Amino acid sequence: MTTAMKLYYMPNACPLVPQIVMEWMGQNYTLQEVPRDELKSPWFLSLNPLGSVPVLIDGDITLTQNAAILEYLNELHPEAGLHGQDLVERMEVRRWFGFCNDDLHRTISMIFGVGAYSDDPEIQQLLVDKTAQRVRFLFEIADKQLEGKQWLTSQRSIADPYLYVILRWAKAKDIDLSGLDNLERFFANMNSDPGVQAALQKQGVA
Ligand SMILES: N[C@@H](CCC(=O)N[C@@H](CS)C(=O)NCC(=O)O)C(=O)O
Repeated sequence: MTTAMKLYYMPNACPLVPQIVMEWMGQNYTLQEVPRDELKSPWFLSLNPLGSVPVLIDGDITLTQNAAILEYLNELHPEAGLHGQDLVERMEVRRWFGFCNDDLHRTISMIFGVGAYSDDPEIQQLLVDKTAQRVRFLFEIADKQLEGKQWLTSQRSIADPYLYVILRWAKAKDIDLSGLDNLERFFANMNSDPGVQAALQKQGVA
């Protein structure tokens, strides 16, 4: 008997992306919450020297980085078609996944971790304001991409839960989303998706 995969996570953080993907794929998994104050403890650093989630364990295999975890899941479940079907679609999925995993995630992280850049509250506020403007600029690009479409690419893909998770953070941080109607429609559709709901409920954040 094979044991279920184990996903190490913090509630509402980016492991929600591979978790939603596993729900969509029908992949069995268990969840293991990592308390924030244990991220840099020896036991967790032995799994991921960066001390960050997600970490996915599958038997003897320990995977970190969303991009690697999602590619691994795709190799196991190509029938789910979440990486795009042909060459052009696969490149489009990579493009929008990169947009979310790199540009958007890296930028919005500044707002959550501004204390790492300055102890001065005025400088922190300046950094947060500038970053919020940049996040808004990136969301405008995503909003345009979603014009007349349900998903970022021609079909549901690994990029969609990433955009959704970052939108959750943006809403929690009161980023200005006014007038970005395509993004709001996308967010509402994702919120009512059964796989998304299952993932949120298992994390206790529905
Ligand atoms: N590039 C990494 C980013 C991982 C990441 O930023 N994880 C955050 C949660 S969304 C985290 O664990 N932050 C805690 C920390 O780095 O101390 C990936 O895609 O997996």
